[in-house]
Amino acid sequence: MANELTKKQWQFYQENGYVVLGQLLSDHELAQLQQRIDDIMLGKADINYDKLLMQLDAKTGEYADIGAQTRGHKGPTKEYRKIQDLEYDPLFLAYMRRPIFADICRRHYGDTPIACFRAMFMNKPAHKGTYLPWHQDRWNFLDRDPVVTLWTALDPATIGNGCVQVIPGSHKHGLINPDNPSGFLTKEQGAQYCPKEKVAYMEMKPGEVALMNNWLLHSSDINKTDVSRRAFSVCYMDAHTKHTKGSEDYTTIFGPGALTDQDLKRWRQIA
Ligand SMILES: O=C(O)CCC(=O)C(=O)O
Repeated sequence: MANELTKKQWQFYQENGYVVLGQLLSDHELAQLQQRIDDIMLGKADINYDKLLMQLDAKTGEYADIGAQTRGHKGPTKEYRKIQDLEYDPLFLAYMRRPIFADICRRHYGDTPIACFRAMFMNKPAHKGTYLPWHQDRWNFLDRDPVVTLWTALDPATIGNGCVQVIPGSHKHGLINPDNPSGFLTKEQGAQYCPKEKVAYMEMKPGEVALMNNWLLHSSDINKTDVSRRAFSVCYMDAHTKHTKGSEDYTTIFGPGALTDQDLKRWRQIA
């Protein structure tokens, strides 16, 4: 398995703000991650649920109606929209530490420790899911903008089941709506920057991975099919990044101070 990007992938990414890297998970590894996330949703995983941010999906498909983003399990159901803090699960953490992801971080941030802003499961159950409006991935409470997101398909991602849609090259615009705390566009900006003819659909096979620049405009639709659309998305950042308005700690993934097996055990409250 490749441990670094090819020249061609890097060039495509620089031009377009995203690149599909191909299959990085074997069938077995994929099945393990699929099983683990299902177990987490169903309350069967050996994990400290009080530490996980778990958000139920909207019943209406509308972004405005999605559930609270709070910690803790909210009942056994596969209808979670989002689950964060998965770096504390050993299987997801091991995957996040692949050498190719370290190479990608080095290319963007240089030789510095790398933390994860979020390690997030994003889900669109069959015939469900919520429309995610056009946005750039940025958060105005950070003292610098993270730039690297790696998005892994855990199911087939198709136009029908709500694959990620992108506007190629839009990362070059810089921040489009700096007034929005998390990068969402106004309706007018959406119409201006994201007309239908500019949209590219990131259709992907299960186990395929896409590198996305955080400033790339992206969105995703509801799931209109019988096939669920599970995905794992990790935003990597320079570990020196600070929360300017609160006290949130971010987990170091690569370099000095990185999470250890002992930390994981402690966190899972296993003596
Ligand atoms: O999975 C999706 O539908 C969108 C995810 C997203 O916005 C992200 O990973 O930054």
